[in-house]
Amino acid sequence: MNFYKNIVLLFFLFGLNFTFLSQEKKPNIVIIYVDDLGYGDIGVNGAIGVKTPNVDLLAKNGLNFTDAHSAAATCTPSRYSLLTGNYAFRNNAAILEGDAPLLINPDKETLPDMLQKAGYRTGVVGKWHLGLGNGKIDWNKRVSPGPKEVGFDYSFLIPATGDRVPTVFLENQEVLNLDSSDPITVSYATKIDGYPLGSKKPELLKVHTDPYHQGAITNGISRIGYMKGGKSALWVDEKIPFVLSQKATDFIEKEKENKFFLFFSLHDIHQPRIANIKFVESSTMGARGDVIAQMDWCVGEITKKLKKENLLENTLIIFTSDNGPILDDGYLDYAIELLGNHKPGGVFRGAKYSIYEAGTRMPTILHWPKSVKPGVSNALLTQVDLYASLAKLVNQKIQKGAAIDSENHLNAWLGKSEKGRKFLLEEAYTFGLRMGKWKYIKPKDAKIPNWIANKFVDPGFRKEPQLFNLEKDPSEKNNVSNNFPEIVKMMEKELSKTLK
Ligand code: NG6
Ligand code: CA
Repeated sequence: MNFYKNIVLLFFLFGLNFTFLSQEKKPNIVIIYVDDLGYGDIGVNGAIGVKTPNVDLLAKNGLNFTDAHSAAATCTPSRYSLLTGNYAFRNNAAILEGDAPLLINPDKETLPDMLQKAGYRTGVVGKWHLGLGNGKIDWNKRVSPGPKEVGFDYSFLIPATGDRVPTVFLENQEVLNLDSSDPITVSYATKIDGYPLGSKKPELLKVHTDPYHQGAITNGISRIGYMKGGKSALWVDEKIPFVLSQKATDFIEKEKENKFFLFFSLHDIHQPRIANIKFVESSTMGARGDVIAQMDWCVGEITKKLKKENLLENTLIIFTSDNGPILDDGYLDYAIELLGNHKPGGVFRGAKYSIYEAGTRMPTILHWPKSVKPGVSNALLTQVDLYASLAKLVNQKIQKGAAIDSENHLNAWLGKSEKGRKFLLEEAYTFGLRMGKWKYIKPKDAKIPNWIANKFVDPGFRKEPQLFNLEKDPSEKNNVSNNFPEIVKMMEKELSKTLK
């Protein structure tokens, strides 16, 4: 009798141990998503005008990718693809206004949904810009659907961008510090009587803007859109990095006994680029460089906290950006004049909004000391694939019909292979396709809005096809489409297959 009892006990303990082990193996996952940071804006990738010691340390002890891409050259489409595993064009994902409805379908599994199923606690802290609610938002009530409905247990949000109203934080989908006697109204289409306008009261401004950013002034900065009320809830731009880092480390503190997934989505280095005094003049590039230093500090806060909790070894950190760099995006902060020899996009041509490589080729570092050897990888990778790759990592099946464009490239992400994507899609008001060294750009003949066409950096839209050999010509200077008609034809065909 005793013998059998012991055997049963043994099996029980063995089984328990086994689950413990497999539980223990799963790392925490932290995606640090920087806004508008270019390939060349970090020290390890050649930054000249600013130092990024915390990011560089991640690269030194992790894997630095040279050919990893965001899904698109703007924010909303990239985020949409990262969290859903679907290409943005499938849902016409484009830059959203601050009161736009939620773009992600709550009925379809998302990346955080999938991680929840794998036993993770999930949180998003920072910029959202994926829409909220169903069309008409009452900012004075809980705003839903939102992060909770698409897989995040906890959320602390900048609802859209720093340059769009409402300029308030939402914690778990309720405006933080709102006084009910001073309700918030937000409008984009029609003017409302509320905060003074940049167009009318330039003397109130800390920084001047283009005509598109001359709406409501809050904290001395005019934004896109109109806003009224919510005075006690308004954020102070100069404090955003501290608030977000605190909320992110609070989340880690709260979930440190569990497996967690944190999507830490920084406001920096998006405009308005208003650095805290702690970082003013910490670069030689003025505001844009100073907020890069500020961003680097935020990264340090996360790694410091993980280290303190003994979690750094077994946390998989992915550091990357949502789209390429931009100097002139609405606020006159002298980013062009103060650039010096710094190259925001590295050797790559283009910028945010651009179909050239710098539009989507992102600074990308994976840091997981327990399992990933430090080094450099040239694998061709896209953020769309993080969904399927992380699903593989945590042993989770993807729901049928979800993440249809996401491919598992876990081995490449973990540095075990240099074999990434065969074909890689780039979205930027037109489409680019990568195949090894080749880059094909689909012609675009529709009229391009002036605010993009007149950017300092050429966005690369042409009426004729473009083909570049990136091995010989990484800066996309020589269109060789006439010399290689068969490659053009093949890539055109492959692209239209994807777009169908
Ligand atoms: C554009 C804004 C730009 C910026 C961008 C969003 C104009 C003329 N320009 O529409 O200032 O806010 O949207 O940036 O309105 S992103 O990084 O979130 O995609
Ligand atoms: Ca962005």
